[in-house]
Amino acid sequence: MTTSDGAAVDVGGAVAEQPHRLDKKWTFWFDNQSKPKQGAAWGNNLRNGYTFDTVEDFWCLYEHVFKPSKLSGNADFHLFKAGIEPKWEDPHCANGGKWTVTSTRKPGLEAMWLETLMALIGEQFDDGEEICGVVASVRQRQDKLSLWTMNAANEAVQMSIGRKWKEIIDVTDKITYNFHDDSKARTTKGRYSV
Ligand code: MGP
Repeated sequence: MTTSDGAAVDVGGAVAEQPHRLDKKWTFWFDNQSKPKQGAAWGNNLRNGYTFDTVEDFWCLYEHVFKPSKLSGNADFHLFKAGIEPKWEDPHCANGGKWTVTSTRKPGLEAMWLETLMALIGEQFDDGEEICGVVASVRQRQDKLSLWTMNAANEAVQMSIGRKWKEIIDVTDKITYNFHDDSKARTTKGRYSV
């Protein structure tokens, strides 16, 4: 038996351990960008991996699959709220944008990815409802991590999320925010920085 918060309760000498439920469901995705077929549309290799809503399933998926150090070549891992696809075309992302941090060191990306995952599933952001998810991009030249948010035009919310994210991943260098609409138009200018 368990208490309402999922703690174990001694039932006649046997301890029944219940999974620790998260506030919401999350989905891990994978995109192999190493061998894009000629003329293939973007997202052709994007795969919806696994949806989970317990701490135990999170650790199992993270340990066995979703570690950037397991990736070779160009590839992306994503953790998005269940029901939101990691694409500009998803209605939750369509008016959004992303904060991006780069890393030239593989261990740097791995640590920032894990800190971000734990902050998301642990609901550490005050404006968590404004976040779509996070993308880890492993690239030969420079790895990067992007935090996707919903309403790019809301500067106050983006600044609050950007500041909190820097604290979480322990980054002091400036990071910038891009609107997806600018990325679509192949403009790389950052709209906000923190
Ligand atoms: P990117 O992956 O956001 O840029 O988009 P990056 O990471 O600087 O480039 P990379 O070479 O290091 O991967 C790269 C290109 O992928 C864009 O210019 C688009 O052509 C395409 N693309 C990326 N995203 C996230 C999307 C998307 O959500 N929808 C569509 N249709 N195309 C996308």
